[in-house]
Formats: sequence, C-alpha cells, structure tokens
Amino acid sequence: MRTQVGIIGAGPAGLFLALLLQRAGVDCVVLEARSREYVEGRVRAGVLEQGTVDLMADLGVDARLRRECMIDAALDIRFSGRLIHLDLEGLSGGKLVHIYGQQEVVKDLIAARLASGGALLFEAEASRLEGLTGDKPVIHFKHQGQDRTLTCDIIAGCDGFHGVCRPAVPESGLKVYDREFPFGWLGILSESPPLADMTYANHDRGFALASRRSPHVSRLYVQCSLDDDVANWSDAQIWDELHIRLDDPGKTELKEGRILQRGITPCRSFVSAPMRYGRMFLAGDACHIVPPTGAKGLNLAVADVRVLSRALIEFFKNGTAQRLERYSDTCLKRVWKVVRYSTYMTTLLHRPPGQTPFDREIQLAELDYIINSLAAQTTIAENYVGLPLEDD
Ligand code: RFL
Ligand code: PHB
Repeated sequence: MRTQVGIIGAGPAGLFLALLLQRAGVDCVVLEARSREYVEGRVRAGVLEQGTVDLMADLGVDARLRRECMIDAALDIRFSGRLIHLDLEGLSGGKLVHIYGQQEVVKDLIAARLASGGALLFEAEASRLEGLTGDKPVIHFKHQGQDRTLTCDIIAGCDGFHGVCRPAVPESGLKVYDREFPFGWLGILSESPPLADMTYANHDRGFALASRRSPHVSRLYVQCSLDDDVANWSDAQIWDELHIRLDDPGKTELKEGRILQRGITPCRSFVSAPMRYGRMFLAGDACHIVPPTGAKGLNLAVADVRVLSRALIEFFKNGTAQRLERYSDTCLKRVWKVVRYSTYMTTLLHRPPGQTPFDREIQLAELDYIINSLAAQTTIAENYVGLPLEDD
C-alpha cells in the first residue's frame, strides 16, 4: 500500500487529522491496532474546549454533539466547607465548554471517515517503522493475520502514549521531560443524575471530582494511591469517599447509582521534544500527556493536528515545508502552557502523601485567595475554556 500520509492511531488525534487532510484532498490511511468496538467504547475525557467544538462544526461532524452535549456554565471548587464558583462564560468573555464523551467524539469521527470512503483499518497494528529520515518512510503492520507495509511521504504518529512511534526515535533525537505525581484517579461512570456544575474538591482526605455525561449519567473521580487497584474499592467505599470529599456528609446532594464502568488512571506530565523526527510527526498523547485535572489531553491533541494538517496541506499543495519545519515549535508553546496549567490545578487540588503542614497551609491560602480574587478566577477560567488557538 502507498499513501501520502500514513496515520498511526485512530484516537482523537489520528481521526481529526484524517478528516482535515481528506477534506483538502491529501491522501491518507489510518491504521488502528484495536477493533472499532474497543476504540468506540473506551471511556476517557469529556470536556471539550470551544476550539475543539468549532473544529467539529467546521468538519460537519457536530450534529449529534449539538443534540446530546451539555454546556459547562460554571466550575466549582469545594474546600473546607467553602465554595469557589467560577462563572466560566462571564470570566472568559463568552467562551463555552461542552461536555460530550471522548468516545462519542471518536464514534462521530469514525462514522464520517468511513462514510466518505476514507481508508481506516482496524486491528491493524503498526509494529515497525523504517526509513524515517529518508523521503519514503515505511510502516510495517499486521492486518487480518497478514504482514503488510504502507509506504508514505509522511508518517503521523498519533498512536498515544504506549504506541510505537515515539520509541522509534533514537534517544539522541528527543529530549524527555517527565513528572509523575504520587497519586492516581479512580474514575467511575454511574447511572445517576449529576451535580449541576463541574465540581472539583480539595478535601482533607484528598481530591474528588464530579463531572457528567448526560442528565442521567455522572462521571466521578476520587484521588487514590498510585499503586491502587479497582478491586480494592467496593461500591460503598467509592460512594462514601465521594460524599465526604464533595462536602455532602448527609448524602443528600450526590445521587448514587449503578456503576457502569470503573478504572484507575495515573497523574503524570510528560513531554518529548521535538515533536518530529525526519519524516515522522508526532501528535497528541504520543508526545505529551498531562494529568487529567486540567481536562486538557484531548483538546491538546486536537490543537496539535490542527497545526499539523495546515502544514501538511501546504507541503503537498504548494511544495513548501516552512510550516512543517515550525510545527514542533508552534505546538510546544501551547503544550507547555497547558502542562503548566494542568500542573497548577493538580498541585492546588490534591493531597500528596506526606504533604507537609506548611504545604497544606499554602494550598488553603491559595484557595482562599482565589475566592476573593477576580484575577485568579479569570486565570483559571481562561485556561479551562481553552487558550486561543495559535495562528501559525
Ligand atoms: P489516544 O486516544 O490514546 O489514541 C491513540 C490510538 O493509537 C492506537 N495505537 C496504535 N494503532 C496502530 N498501531 C499501533 N502500534 C498503535 N499503538 C497505539 C491506540 O489503540 C489508540 O486508539 O491518543 P490521542 O489521539 O493522542 O488522544 C489523546 C486523548 O485520548 C487523551 O489525551 C485524553 O483522553 C486525556 N483526558 C482528557 N482530555 C481532555 O481533553 N479532557 C478531559 O476531560 C480528559 N479527561 C483524560 C481524561 C484521560 C483519562 N484517562 C483514562 C487517561 C480523563 C481520564 C480518566
Ligand atoms: C471528565 O468529565 O471526564 C473530566 C472532567 C474534568 C476533568 C477531567 C475529566 O478535569
């Protein structure tokens, strides 16, 4: 097989990129290791910045989102029996955050790609990349039990944190920045009506978050230990911890329901730079991950491929590579701002094991400061709704 852009991974990064390129007449093939059912069922993010929603509209894949999404009008932070209430729209000059599950976005993008007849192969796992520094790199992959190759002009590494693209770069070809936080998140999807607003909590017993997916489905998280296992938590323990940390000791506010899904996710910041090696360009979780506290991973992946698609279209249409040369630098400016914000929110809201009394007081002072400072509230709001997209 042969194509202009070989895209590895059908997560948000790979799928958005495929739709942007096909619209401009750039040929691409998407290879996805997992089955369609698996990819469409993977429960992850749910917070879409305005820029992400605008891109879905631009691509004509926002019809179901418009019908089913929820608007995040406010962000609440509860701590020590107190409340910070951020009016997101007012503080951000009218930007809106949409709540719509990542797997719903992925379903919509897959449907659009397949409806247009674009190549998207499931259960097609890339195993080896060849000739990355030449001008015809090759992806070796297995599909339906057969070894196959895809020869490309460009490879887009959109294969997430555990993919094959980043490891294909020699150690001297990238610099890694890594920070692991000493805790994780236990997340559940529950058949129960959610709280009205996105609610983060910093409680003496640790972090909690109440988000939502629909008027009948809640997405809830509690801080857990790094090496925790879902088997360590009974349903009753999860609910008890959520009630306590979200300041609902009488169990009157947070409605309990059947737990539909549960999982543990680590909290980690990771950046590998540059986001390019020869003819391979990395995007999304393949080259950076952020702790989930900022709700930014998916949005950052989308911001990357927006820049990459423009650079690739220019490369194939005009034969000029200047935008491609700038791709990594352009994206990394946003990446580091988002890492900064996600680190800030993570540090503000979690209780790391062994936190010193000094650090705890600083945290509480910061929260107290935010309650009374419009400037501090504006800073959080403008990052949460999404920083302006760069005009490269
Ligand atoms: P993905 O989604 O991991 O997709 C990569 C795809 O590549 C495939 N793959 C391969 N395919 C072929 N050959 C190979 N060798 C391959 N190796 C891997 C994989 O099967 C997969 O389909 O990466 P992408 O596209 O960069 O998207 C990134 C986002 O998925 C991620 O950043 C977000 O989910 C992070 N995140 C959140 N982001 C937000 O913007 N807002 C949120 O509210 C938010 N909440 C979250 C989150 C992530 C979470 N978890 C579980 C990590 C909440 C949680 C709990
Ligand atoms: C979610 O709805 O899954 C969600 C919301 C806010 C976050 C992370 C995840 O910070």
